[in-house]
Amino acid sequence: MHICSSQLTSDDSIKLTCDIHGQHSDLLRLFDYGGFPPQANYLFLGDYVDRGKQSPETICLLLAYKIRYPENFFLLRGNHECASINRIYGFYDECKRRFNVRLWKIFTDCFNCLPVAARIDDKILCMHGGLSPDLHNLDQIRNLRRPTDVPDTGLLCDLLWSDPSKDIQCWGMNDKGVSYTFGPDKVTEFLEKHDPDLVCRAHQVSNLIFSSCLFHTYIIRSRVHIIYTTTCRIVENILIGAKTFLSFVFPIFNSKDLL
Ligand SMILES: [Mn+2]
Repeated sequence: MHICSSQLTSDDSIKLTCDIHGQHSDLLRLFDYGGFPPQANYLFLGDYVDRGKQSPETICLLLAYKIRYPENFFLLRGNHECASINRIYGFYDECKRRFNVRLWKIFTDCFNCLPVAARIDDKILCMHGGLSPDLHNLDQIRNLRRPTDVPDTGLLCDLLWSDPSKDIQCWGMNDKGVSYTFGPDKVTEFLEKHDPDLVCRAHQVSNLIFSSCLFHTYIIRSRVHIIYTTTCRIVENILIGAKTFLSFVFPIFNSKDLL
């Protein structure tokens, strides 16, 4: 795995997951299923805080694993790892109520240092949000200066905020009022130009089974497993579904899917 200082050289598989959103007990269940580090390697695709009831416990456990197993455990930044967002959506209030505002500020400084994208085996490009009209060269991601806040527009903003849409061509407006949506043509263009096989992202719940057979084949070949969690009810369904819960829950595009 490569990009933004994250490197995983092990031949072992890596489990991908995201959007824990302060649900500490679900994080523990996830590890219970997938293996507690360092039994398994993990790449988290962001959104650790807000919405749930135990954001400090969630992010502290994840950071502790990062410190303890730096080559087996990777954390990317989500759009909620940003002061202007988690000031509103729960993390600030929880820190203030249970601890103090200073703690929230310390986490803000920490979040400003998180990497925003990772590449697995040069084949799978991972980020929280999606593509950007400003992304012409993967070196641009490597060259993003950190620590940094998340700007309102531009490459870093898009990597954390953009969403795919099957219904548009090119770039479109995003209902969230931030960043863009991008069509299948933009994904195909990106994959052909930059040579990953897959763009893997988080940030949305998808009920679509999106060419899951193709994806499964790819997963097995690449020794990658996907674990997905998201807010509340979905987590129940997914985790109860146990071994079939993987592989199609977040929108995943590859070039075969999109032709
Ligand atoms: Mn998100």
